[in-house]
Amino acid sequence: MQKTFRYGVLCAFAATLGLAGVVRAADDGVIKGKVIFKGDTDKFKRSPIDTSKDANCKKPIGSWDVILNKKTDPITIKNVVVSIKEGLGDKKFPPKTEPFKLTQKDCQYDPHIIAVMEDQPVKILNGDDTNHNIHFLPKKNTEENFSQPQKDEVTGKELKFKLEEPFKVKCDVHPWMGAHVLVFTHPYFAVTGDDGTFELKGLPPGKYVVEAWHEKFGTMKADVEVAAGKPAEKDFTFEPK
Ligand SMILES: [Cu+2]
Repeated sequence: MQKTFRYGVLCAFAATLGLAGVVRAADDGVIKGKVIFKGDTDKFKRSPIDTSKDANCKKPIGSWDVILNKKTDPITIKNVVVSIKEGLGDKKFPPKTEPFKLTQKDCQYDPHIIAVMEDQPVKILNGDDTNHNIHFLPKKNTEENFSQPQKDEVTGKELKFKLEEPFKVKCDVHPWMGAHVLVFTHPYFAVTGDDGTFELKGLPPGKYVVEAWHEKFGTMKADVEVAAGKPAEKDFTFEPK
């Protein structure tokens, strides 16, 4: 008798929550896909970089602006930043607290794309036995420009960027060095890896505008609807001339 009564109370409570809309689908929506290249790959070959200006930059390196994965059909593109552009409303998200590590290694930036949330620490390290002068060139955020003359792969220097924008980074000692920072107000962004794929996880079900950004090929947008429990698939195709 007692058990039946408790069960009844529980059911009534659950029903009330459901009717009031308190119980809602978990934010487990996913958008995944790949970024495809269509065109003449010979026009976008990586070129070797002359680092002879600094005898400490010994490792042969190549250009980063276009990196294609030709092993798959279709051909895909690395270092494309895919993010939610519209559809999150006024929702605020706490910044990621895990520092993003940016290392100057072999006289290049590792990684080449620094995609972070606003106020997320960016930890800048020097993995080389040479002087680097890192120079951030934002339009909205504060410009930063400092030297790291000694190898330091542990302490480094931490910065935070406050405002959403893409901007360049360069080294004032080694003119070939370049990278890009993209700052987001939310955690729904991803950078395509060697295989050209991306995945945005933990999204509430809904309708979104998704943007793909590439430093040379520009931006593309697409409407994507996310349903609970079923990944939405969306590929982007760049056709540069
Ligand atoms: Cu440098």
